[in-house]
Amino acid sequence: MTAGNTLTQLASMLVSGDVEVIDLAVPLGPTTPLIKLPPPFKNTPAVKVHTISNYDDDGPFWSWNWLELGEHSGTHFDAPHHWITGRDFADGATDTLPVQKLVGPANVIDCSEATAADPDFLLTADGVRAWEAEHGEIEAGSWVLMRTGWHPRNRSEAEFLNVTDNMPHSPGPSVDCVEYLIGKDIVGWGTECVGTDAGIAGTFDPPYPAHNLLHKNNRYGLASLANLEKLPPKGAILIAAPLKFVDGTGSPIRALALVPKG
Ligand code: 23J
Ligand code: MN
Repeated sequence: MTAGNTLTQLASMLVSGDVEVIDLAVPLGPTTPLIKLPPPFKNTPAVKVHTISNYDDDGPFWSWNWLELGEHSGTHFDAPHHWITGRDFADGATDTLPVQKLVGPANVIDCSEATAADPDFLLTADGVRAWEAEHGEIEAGSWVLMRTGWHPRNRSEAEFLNVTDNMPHSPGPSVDCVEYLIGKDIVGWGTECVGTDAGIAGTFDPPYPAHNLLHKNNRYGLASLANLEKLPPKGAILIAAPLKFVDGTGSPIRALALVPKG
């Protein structure tokens, strides 16, 4: 089987629908929930859509807008330059990273039962090992996605951020989970929540371990993913390409997955 034959087969399966394309993005607009860091830190302003023309005197036959949009808004990509630990990688910004890594196998770890019972649930290295015992090893060059059932909350900022007692409560990885996955040589880690880290991860050592350790090792993050329940534990191909912002630290993406039908 040559790569050419495989791609020819894939092409006809995309046309026939035997390979389905799943939309892993949430809607991106003025009401999209964004992370709210505590003072004294600055935050991303809400997405704003400015009309240039709308089939009117400013452009009679055409409609177009310009956007006021944070890099880390909605379903988005975290590049290594987002974190101080990854700032020196020559290929760590959105315009310099190697695109070969942006399309790859996805491991989807279902934590939705645990997160329904505990919004602060942390996936641990032991949890990943137990998943591997059932579904197979996490291979080098793959992506790992944490399925939590969190994405329907994205329609409501209050539900999505889930702040009580001044602290956001949303699931994420433990420190040892991130260390374990980097040891497996994954390309990146994605979640359904507002960031790649748990809501309370600012209190961890190191703070925000998914950000700190992934980017320190030139790995990527994906946040606010949707529809992970439509993916098999193994067998999907993830496509996660940030815009080629010059010196960008991240970018909204239309994350997609290729999955076998049925
Ligand atoms: C800055 C500081 C902390 C976090 C974040 C950004 C994100 O979640 C992000 O979008 O990368 S946790
Ligand atoms: Mn981000």
